[in-house]
Parts: sequence; structure tokens; C-alpha cells
Amino acid sequence: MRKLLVTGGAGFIGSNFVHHVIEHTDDHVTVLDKLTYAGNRASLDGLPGDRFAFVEGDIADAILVDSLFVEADAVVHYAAESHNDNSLNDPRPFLDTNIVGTYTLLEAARKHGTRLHHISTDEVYGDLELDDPERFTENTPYNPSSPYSSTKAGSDLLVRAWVRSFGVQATISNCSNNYGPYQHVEKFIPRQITNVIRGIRPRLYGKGENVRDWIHAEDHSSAVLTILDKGVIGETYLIGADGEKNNKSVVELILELMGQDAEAYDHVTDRAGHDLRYAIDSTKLRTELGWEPQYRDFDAGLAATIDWYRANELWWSADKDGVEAFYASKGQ
Ligand code: NAD
Ligand code: TDX
Repeated sequence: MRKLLVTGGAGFIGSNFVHHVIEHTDDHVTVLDKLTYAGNRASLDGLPGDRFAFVEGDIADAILVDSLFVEADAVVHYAAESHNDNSLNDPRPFLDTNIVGTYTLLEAARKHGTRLHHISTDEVYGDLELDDPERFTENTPYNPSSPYSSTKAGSDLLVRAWVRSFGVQATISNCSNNYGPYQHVEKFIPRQITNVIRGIRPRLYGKGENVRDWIHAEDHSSAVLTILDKGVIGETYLIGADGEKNNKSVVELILELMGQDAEAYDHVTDRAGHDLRYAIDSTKLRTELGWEPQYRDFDAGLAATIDWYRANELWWSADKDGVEAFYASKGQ
């Protein structure tokens, strides 16, 4: 039985990955998570005790990290401060976790010779024009815009340096925007769904022309497992499912699927430095490692996600008022 250490496993994508691993492999999973405002222990409820363990702690705690690396066969690193809007308000935690935290894991991987997979984002590449025929590839130069994406870019570069300088056994993946269950209500899709459930009008930043390349969290999980099993050490793989949509069309679809007038939303203050468009070319992952996305019907995936938020109001309701108060203070 392979022993996996998953950092940030109580967050959105990490918890989806843990459920995926328990369902599709024989691996044992230990989650290391600080349970920040974004971590929710309930996202890991119901997992079998003989396959799963939870450790509350900080990835920047070198002594704790060292003790967990002793036991692990491989580490999948999801833990991060992940929200662009928060990074515009208070960048410091992004430096502490995304940079110093990743450095701490790399030093432990170096000491113990542990296989490490680093989870990153397409935002490290900056943004594209709406009519640009090119999409991001593994060769696109880094050009991050926000404090969040610059710290993720920095963490990727640390991984590359530790591979080259110290022979650390690491791979990197950069994925596009995820949707699915267990996503915090601060993020775009859950915010609008839970707004409609609460009788609040959805909030679209600026004109809503910005494009995101949506992928279901399940497809992200299957891609990460593929890279963990078959990826070449030192390589970067882009993960995407050809899901480009502008924000306006996503808000309208949420409203329609929830039985509301598709125009019943408000335009609010735009995000500072708002990236215009992300688009992923995942040819390398598909041709070299044989991965394919399974969730190709965005409307069906979004409808299932809406059902999940309707059925799990207890999971998100405690966070909702605070998130809306924060946005309201910024005119969003
Ligand atoms: P999230 O904010 O939902 O979860 C982050 C988790 O990390 C939380 O459980 C939190 O408690 C934990 N954490 C934060 N700081 C920590 C620390 N110092 N020590 C230990 N645990 C800590 O984030 P997410 O959306 O699930 O993103 C997970 C990873 O995927 C991040 O690295 C992010 O950059 C990357 N990513 C996200 C997306 C997306 O669409 N959400 C897309 C591509 C890549
Ligand atoms: O209320 C909103 N209204 C709105 O129009 C919110 C919260 C967002 N938006 C817009 C901003 C973006 O164009 O929706 C789009 C998506 O916003 P977020 O959910 O904040 O995601 P984004 O900034 O694109 O970043 C996400 O994908 C890449 C994740 O949060 C990152 O962690 C990941 O790296």
C-alpha cells in the first residue's frame, strides 16, 4: 500500500483528490492541513479510518513536515493561499504559505529523497487577449499578474531549482479553473449559486467578458494521479479540458439552471489588475501520458454542482455572511 501525504487536503481541490484516491486506488492518504478559513475538516468526513489520517499543521513547520516525510512514499502538494481577491487585500499569508511553505516541503523532499508533485495554476502565465489564437503551453513564459499568481510562479521556480540543483524527484502541474463540490463560497461559481439560494443577486466583476477555462475537479484529480504514476521527473504538465467560457455566460447559465431570469444579476466593481483570459493547451499530458478528461458537459457538471450546494447548506452557510461582508466593503 503506497503512503501518500497530501498537503491542503481539507481545501477544495485537495479534498476532491483525497476522495478520488480512496475510491480509485489502494493508497493510504495522510492529509496535512492548517485548517485556515479555507480548510474544512467536514470535506473529509466519512473516509475509512484504515486508509486515511488527518494532521492539523502548517507546511512551513519544518519539524512537523520532516516527521511526516519519514513516513511518506510520495507527497502531493495542494496547500496554498488560493484567492486572488484576498491577495490584493493582504499579500503576506501568500508569501508565507506559497513560497516559504513550498520551500519547507522541498527541503524535506531533498533530505528524504521523497517523490513530490507540486500543484500549480495556469495564472503563472499571465493572461491572453480574447482573440488570441494561442493557448498556454508548457513553453509559455511566466508573466503573473497578482500577488497570488506571483507567489505560485515563485513556488514553481523553487521546485524547478530544487530538481536541477539538488536532484529532487519532483513534477509540476498547472491547471485551469476548477469547479465542483467543496469549493469555498468566496470563489466565483459557489458565490453566485449560494447568492441565488439566499435570494441575493449574483455579482459580476466589470463587464463580465473575462474568460476562464473550466475543468471539473474530478478531471483535475485523475490528471494528477496520472502524473504521479507516469510523469517524468523535472517535467511540467498543463491540465485543461477545453472549457473556455466568459463570466457573463456562466452567471446566466447558473440563473437559468436555478429557475431564475438570466438577466437577474448586478455588475459590480472590477477586480484590480483582472486577468482577461486563460486558455490551456493540454496536448502534452494527453499525448505523452494518455490522460483524457471525462467531464466534458459543463452544463451537466454545473447542474450537479448546484444540486450539491443545495443539499449541503450546512457545509457552507457559516462562511457566507462574512464573505459577503468582505466583498460589500470593496463594492463587490
Ligand atoms: P483552497 O483555498 O480551497 O484550499 C487550500 C487548503 O490549503 C485549505 O484547506 C487550507 O487550510 C490549506 N492551507 C493553507 N495554508 C496552509 C499552510 N500554511 N499549511 C497547511 N495547509 C494550509 O484552495 P484550492 O482552490 O483547493 O487550491 C488548491 C491548490 O490548487 C492551490 O495550490 C492552488 O494554487 C491550485 N489551483 C487551484 C485552482 C482552482 O481553480 N481553485 C486551479 C489551479 C490550481
Ligand atoms: O463574485 C465574483 N464575480 C466575478 O465576476 C467573483 C468572486 C469572481 N468573479 C470573476 C473573477 C474571475 O474572472 O470570476 C472569475 C473567477 O474568479 P475566481 O473564482 O476568484 O477565480 P480566479 O481568480 O480565476 O482564480 C481561480 O482559478 C485559478 C482560483 O481561485 C485560483 O486558485 C486558481 O489558481
